[in-house]
Amino acid sequence: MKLIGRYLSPFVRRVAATMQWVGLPYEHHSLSPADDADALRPFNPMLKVPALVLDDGEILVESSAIIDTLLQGVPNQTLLPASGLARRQVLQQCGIMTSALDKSVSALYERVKRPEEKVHQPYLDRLIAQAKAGFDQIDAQIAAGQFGGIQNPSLADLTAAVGFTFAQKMMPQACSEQDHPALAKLAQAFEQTEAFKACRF
Ligand SMILES: N[C@@H](CCC(=O)N[C@@H](CS)C(=O)NCC(=O)O)C(=O)O
Repeated sequence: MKLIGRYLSPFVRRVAATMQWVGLPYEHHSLSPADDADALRPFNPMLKVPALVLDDGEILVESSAIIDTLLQGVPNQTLLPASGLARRQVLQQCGIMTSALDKSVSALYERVKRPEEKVHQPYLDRLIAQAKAGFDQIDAQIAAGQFGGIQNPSLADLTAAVGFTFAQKMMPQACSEQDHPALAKLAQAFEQTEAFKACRF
């Protein structure tokens, strides 16, 4: 399989960390939507990452759909429960975290893609506040023992860890060790694993 996109993207990296965690090998093509548009277009004409090329050539997009497909092929995997409340909880936790990451990426783009005089500060402030509201929820859930952590990880733990590493570097107004201590501690534990080191941010 070929994974398309840079580990700078938390969406690419959550796919990579999941594949590393369950031992699925892949070839990494580190393409940037901004700098490698021509090379990326055949994999995703919308110029978004991640994309995953399966061994038969089929191309998947959207990190959640990619991970769901991959994990279905891993017997006895424990990252994403098959059904019921347990599955719903993991998917909701992932949903909150990926929404916070979506808002963080939008806030980042608002700053880096526009000329300074065209940045609309109230919209930027709203994006940052929306992102922070998501990270706050995840931090509270981790502190309340609702995540498995390094001992009993789910896809939500991997996503939270990848997301914190990205957001605290790229969007510190929304996510920081000071404001999100439980999330920071969880991320530090995962970043020390071989799976995470193999797809370093
Ligand atoms: N919902 C998507 C989000 C992917 C996403 O936003 N990727 C960003 C990089 S972090 C991207 O490709 N941005 C390029 C663009 O939107 O122009 C997923 O989970 O895969």
